[in-house]
Amino acid sequence: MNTDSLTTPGAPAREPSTWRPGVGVAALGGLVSIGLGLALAELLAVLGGRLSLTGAAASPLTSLGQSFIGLTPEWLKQFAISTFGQNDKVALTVGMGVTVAIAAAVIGIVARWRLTVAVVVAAALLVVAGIAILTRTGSGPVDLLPLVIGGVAGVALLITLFRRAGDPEAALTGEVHSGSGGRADRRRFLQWAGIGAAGAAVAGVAARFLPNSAQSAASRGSITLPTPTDVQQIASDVALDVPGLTPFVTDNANFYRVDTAFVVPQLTTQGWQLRIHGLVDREITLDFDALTGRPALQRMITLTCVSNPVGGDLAGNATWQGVRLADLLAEAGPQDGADCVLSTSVDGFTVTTPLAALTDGRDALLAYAMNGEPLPVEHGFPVRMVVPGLYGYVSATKWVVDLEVTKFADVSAYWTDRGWAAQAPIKTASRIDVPASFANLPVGTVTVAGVAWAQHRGVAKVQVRVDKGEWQDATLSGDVSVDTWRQWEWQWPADRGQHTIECRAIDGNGDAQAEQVVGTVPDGATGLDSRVVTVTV
Ligand SMILES: Nc1nc2c(c(=O)[nH]1)N[C@H]1C(S)=C(S)[C@@H](COP(=O)(O)O)O[C@H]1N2
Ligand SMILES: [Mo]
Repeated sequence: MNTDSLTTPGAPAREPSTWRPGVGVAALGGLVSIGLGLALAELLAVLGGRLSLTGAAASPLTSLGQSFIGLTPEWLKQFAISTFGQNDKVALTVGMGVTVAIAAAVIGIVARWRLTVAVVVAAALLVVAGIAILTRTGSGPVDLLPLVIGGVAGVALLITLFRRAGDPEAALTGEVHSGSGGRADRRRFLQWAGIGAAGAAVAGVAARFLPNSAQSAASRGSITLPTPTDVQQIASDVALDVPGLTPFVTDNANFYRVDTAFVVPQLTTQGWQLRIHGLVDREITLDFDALTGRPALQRMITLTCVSNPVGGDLAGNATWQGVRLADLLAEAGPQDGADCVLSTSVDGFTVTTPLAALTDGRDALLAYAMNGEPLPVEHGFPVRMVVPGLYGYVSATKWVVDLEVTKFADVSAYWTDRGWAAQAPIKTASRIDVPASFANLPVGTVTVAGVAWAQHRGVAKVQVRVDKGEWQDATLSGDVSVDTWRQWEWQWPADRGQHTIECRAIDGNGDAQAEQVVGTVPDGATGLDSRVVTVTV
């Protein structure tokens, strides 16, 4: 192959014996160098984690992703949750990968021109990643080690690739020497790029497939759940049988997930402890055995995210098993003036919940089981809060390790710091699951069905109307409790034409769901869900 085929067309004339990579090849050199450094750092972070030397923050990509979530403006975060839902973390990972790849390619192209400048840019990126690591909750200087070692390897490869032959000094100034010959340069570039790419691939694959979540998974697998002492009776008629209707109980695997954790916190039952303190007469510290040794409730409770748009699916219904928070708080003895409980997750995420909602007799739980299994890791293993009637961001702290009894006047929490309301009871809502939007239906009887929720007030009625006509009562599934959603169905005698179907729920107080169209910020969306369908012969 002609050596010139790897250079930029129209590159300035130079000593014939000196090889200089073209722009594309230089970009590739940057990718390989940065890729090697990152893959090595990720692998070392996994190994460090397994040896309990380093924490979750030691992974540069994890820490960068987590910092990115922290710095993301509110509108973009909401956009990500509503657009990607469950996949918002995947979207972030892809976005981050593309950004890092572009930066690496630019470093390569710069190195082709001035190696010193490229090394400085790479060092600046390392500093950014270092700051991301050090600013994470619970990280320490030792968590920088994987980044430093990976960084040194990456920069060393960059210098090896782009250094001019026979003259390390000239390499750094970028001077083109006629020195010992271009063939050697080119061969060295290709050799080291190959070695670097292979190393990056091996380290990357090892980092990806060495399970670093082994701890939580093993701990979760070894739990024997205690028998609940207070089990809610569920009648047999709670679920309707309509194809396409949301299942009455949401499987753990299908339960919506919303959190700020770029990687799921890894706790074990042995390592878990909860401290209840603040404005209390007696501080309480509780470990997992003490928690599961207490009388336990089993309750079906529907959770909802405040980011759920009208007709959205950020709601799920599960059977939770756990300990009544009111009993624990009563033992701690809240003092006069306390009106709030600030709960903190092991990853630093915080929630403020009205003390009243935890002590007014509703089934507010410290839950450790979901649908008969230990909490899934991504749903808060080993212990989370579940409070009927309040949106998740003011009640449902996952991986909870700290409860501080306090005053709303003195504290704020993750989402309330970002413009969301401190008081956020779940608004009454109903959703149409079938028929689908823009469905083509035959004339005759059409089943319209969906779910409705009004946690802690209960769903008394669901009504449907077609083309803004009279509201018609739908049939409801059996009632479990005021904290549980209900399925509904309505048989519609459909005639030809295009029609708009709307639904609304009426809560246990007799109040109809708000029809006014309101967005999710600051305390939940309202408006009617609707479907436009076409009925033909
Ligand atoms: N530690 C932690 N707990 C959290 C969150 C979080 O980001 N971190 N998000 C809250 C929000 S906004 C919601 S809606 C619920 C969602 O619970 P799920 O993911 O189990 O459905 O968790 C709540 N608990
Ligand atoms: Mo949420």
